Amino acid sequence: MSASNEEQERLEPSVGPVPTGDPEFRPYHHPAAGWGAAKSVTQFLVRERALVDGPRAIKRMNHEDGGFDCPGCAWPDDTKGLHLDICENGIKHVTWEMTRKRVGREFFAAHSVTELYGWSDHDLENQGRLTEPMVYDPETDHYVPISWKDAFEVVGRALRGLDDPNQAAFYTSGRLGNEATFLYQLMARELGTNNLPDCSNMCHEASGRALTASLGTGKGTVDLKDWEATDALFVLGVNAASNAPRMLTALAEAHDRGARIVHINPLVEAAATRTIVPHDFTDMALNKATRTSTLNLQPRIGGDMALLRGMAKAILEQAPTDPKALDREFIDRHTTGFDEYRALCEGTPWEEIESQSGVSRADVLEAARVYRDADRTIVTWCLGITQHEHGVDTVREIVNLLLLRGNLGREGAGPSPVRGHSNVQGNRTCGIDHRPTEEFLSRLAEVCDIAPPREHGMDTVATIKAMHRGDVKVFVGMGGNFALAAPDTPYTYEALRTCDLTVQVSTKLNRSHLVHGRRALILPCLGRTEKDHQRKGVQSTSVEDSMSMVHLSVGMKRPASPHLLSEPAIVAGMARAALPDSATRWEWYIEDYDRIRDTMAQALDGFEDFNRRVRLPLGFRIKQPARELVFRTPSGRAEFSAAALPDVVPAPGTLALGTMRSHDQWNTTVYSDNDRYRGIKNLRTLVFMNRDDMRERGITESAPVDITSTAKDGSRRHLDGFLAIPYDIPRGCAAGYMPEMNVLCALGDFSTQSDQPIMKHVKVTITAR
Ligand SMILES: Nc1nc2c(c(=O)[nH]1)N[C@H]1C(S)=C(S)[C@@H](COP(=O)(O)OP(=O)(O)OC[C@H]3O[C@@H](n4cnc5c(=O)[nH]c(N)nc54)[C@H](O)[C@@H]3O)O[C@H]1N2
Ligand SMILES: Nc1nc2c(c(=O)[nH]1)N[C@H]1C(S)=C(S)[C@@H](COP(=O)(O)OP(=O)(O)OC[C@H]3O[C@@H](n4cnc5c(=O)[nH]c(N)nc54)[C@H](O)[C@@H]3O)O[C@H]1N2
Ligand SMILES: [Mo]
Repeated sequence: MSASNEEQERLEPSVGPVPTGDPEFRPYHHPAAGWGAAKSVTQFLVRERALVDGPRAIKRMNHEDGGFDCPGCAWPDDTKGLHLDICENGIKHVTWEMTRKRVGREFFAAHSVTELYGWSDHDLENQGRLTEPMVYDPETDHYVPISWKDAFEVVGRALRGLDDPNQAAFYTSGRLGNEATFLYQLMARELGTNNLPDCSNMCHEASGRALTASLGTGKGTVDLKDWEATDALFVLGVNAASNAPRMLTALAEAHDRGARIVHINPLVEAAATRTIVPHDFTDMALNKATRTSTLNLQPRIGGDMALLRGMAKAILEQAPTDPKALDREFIDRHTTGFDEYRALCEGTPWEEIESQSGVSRADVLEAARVYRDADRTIVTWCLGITQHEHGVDTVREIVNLLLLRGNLGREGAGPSPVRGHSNVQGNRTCGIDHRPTEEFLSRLAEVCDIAPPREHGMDTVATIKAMHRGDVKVFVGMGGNFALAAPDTPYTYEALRTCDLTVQVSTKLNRSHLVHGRRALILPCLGRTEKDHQRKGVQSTSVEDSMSMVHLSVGMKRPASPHLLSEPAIVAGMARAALPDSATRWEWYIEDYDRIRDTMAQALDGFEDFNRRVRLPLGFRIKQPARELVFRTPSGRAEFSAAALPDVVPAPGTLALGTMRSHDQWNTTVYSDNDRYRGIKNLRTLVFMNRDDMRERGITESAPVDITSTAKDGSRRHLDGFLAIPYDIPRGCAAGYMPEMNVLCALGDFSTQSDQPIMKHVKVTITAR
């Protein structure tokens, strides 16, 4: 890869490890999971020298009594309390945290920040766990040790010195446990700001907004029992085998019981073929694969809404002759806006549906038939649906389709977004929201005796802009890797570098420590696998999964260093320093997290009797009003939406590029340069293209290409020398990996519906070098 402008010159360090061989591309024909996964895990454990600790920890993961929650994805634990429902990527994730390697003061003394900046992101994280608080020393360009007390005072002084609390922003990455989350938002609001950007702003913001508008609740309504009872599953825009691998088990079980499974994805991902369920030892031994798909449809990138509308149109066309096609009773009793939606569907010509979706009418009708024939349907989706300009409209279209046949408020039916980080949903529930409701704030004010600001705060994109302008001066990152995860890498770097102070609460060294403000702190914290000793004994934290189940997580490992603090303790330390006169009993809360939970029980909807219920074997489920057919919408009913279809067809010569994860990465953490299920070895700087699009451009297999994106404002961004890989992807579409491709995503290109950066429909041209 070569940089094409000065700013990108500085982005040269690669993200992944140094490849161990030449790039290879060989289509993958094996089932997902199974022995390939087992082999990959073993290799990983050997490489991380965790063959003893790894398996021991894994046994304690997702355990119904006393284990820790897998810090990986947000897929729920098995309803039957099956303890071995673990996956390859969850194991990698845990092992990565439990590494024996350490990054201590000697490391920072030996390497300047400028030097470290030149390292790959893989090498940075691969140094191991951070062990003590560090502060940036501009004189020497090194991080040097600082005591916790002094570190908190640096934060406190900076926050106290602001002219306006809105000059601070508090980012959350979705692993933060509920208790730390609650204290964190309390600190921000007590200070006087709602500037609580989070990774969800780049992830499922669209789902939250759409579901709230349609159903009056920002979450999915189904749980795993529903998955076990459903007749038809529509899986849209998720690479489940890599990013929610435990979903494979659910898909295989559903297929075995005769449920129909329709995958809708421009790429036929591994979960859309066959799997060997990893914890089914007989299947493993016999190499017995279960099919996980009835039908695969490959819409163009952004074509889902047209496809869904086509399905709705088909159902409506059938209704006059098929009394069971529509659930009229449900529509009449529980919904509003049906007539307008029906008129819209009828008025949308099939030609438009075909051209916008990129799927033939016959295939749309086939999907509609599966839908019509199922008594109970679940639609599940992830980033392929949300990271678009029209993400909110598309999620609402999913709900429209479900409402037509009354697929809500009953067993086996409903919307089921697949959330990302293990506690990203809990973060929102517990108050990480830059647009809090009045109801939430007034209750918080009353229970915690504070006067929270009413004015809405800034999300991720707005925060980056404000930092760039100099309006946000203090940035605190609670986990995550903001510098690399955010769009428009050079711009985001500039924004962070403009800050007076950047504070990163982290477990491992990453890019966000090296792209920092005038002053900078690294505050190392306990990981989820580790024992959290406080005054009243070992503490546990709680998390909420994708299906609203809240349960406890208790670490069992000795902390990576005796100098680490827990995330709640770090929040409390910062809060005390920033708010010396605060009446909140920060230190008292940290002695015993039950006390935090008691306050949460009073302040948060659905957390009544929190301490008792969270200790039930499987925890508890937060009530979903929409599940009970109670709709907190303006009309008190489920609301059909009637949005016009967007034009998603790329202009001649351009392609729609989707940025996504490889199999061997966790967001900005890249474990290897392989992407097993897509047949890639030793290569990340690639772009998947349709063969005909390649031919048309004179691009041969694996040839280097230059990629140029054009933003809404006409500005251009480049990535040069990526290798073109012919792939089974619709014409006009291309795909490649985040975070390498984040340089192509203009900060100004966010959805006007969700404010989410557009990461799945980047307008690009690709030319042979
Ligand atoms: N191992 C592992 N697990 C993870 C993560 C990880 O990095 N590694 N990340 C976690 C996080 S934070 C999240 S949010 C989730 C992300 O989980 P995913 O949503 O699976 O993440 P992506 O890799 O971005 O994959 C997007 C999928 O959408 C498809 N797609 C792209 N554009 C479109 C479109 O227009 N329509 C449709 N229908 N499909 C489209 C792509 O082909 C791809 O299959 O995973 C979580 N789990
Ligand atoms: N182009 C493009 N960009 C994207 C996306 C995309 O699809 N395309 N996806 C977006 C999405 S969905 C998301 S969620 C974001 C992800 O954004 P983030 O959540 O900000 O990024 P991660 O890579 O998950 O963060 C990894 C870092 O978290 C820290 N960490 C790990 N465990 C812990 C812990 O227990 N505590 C603390 N305090 N820190 C810990 C480690 O230091 C590690 O380096 O990226 C977004 N960016
Ligand atoms: Mo995410």
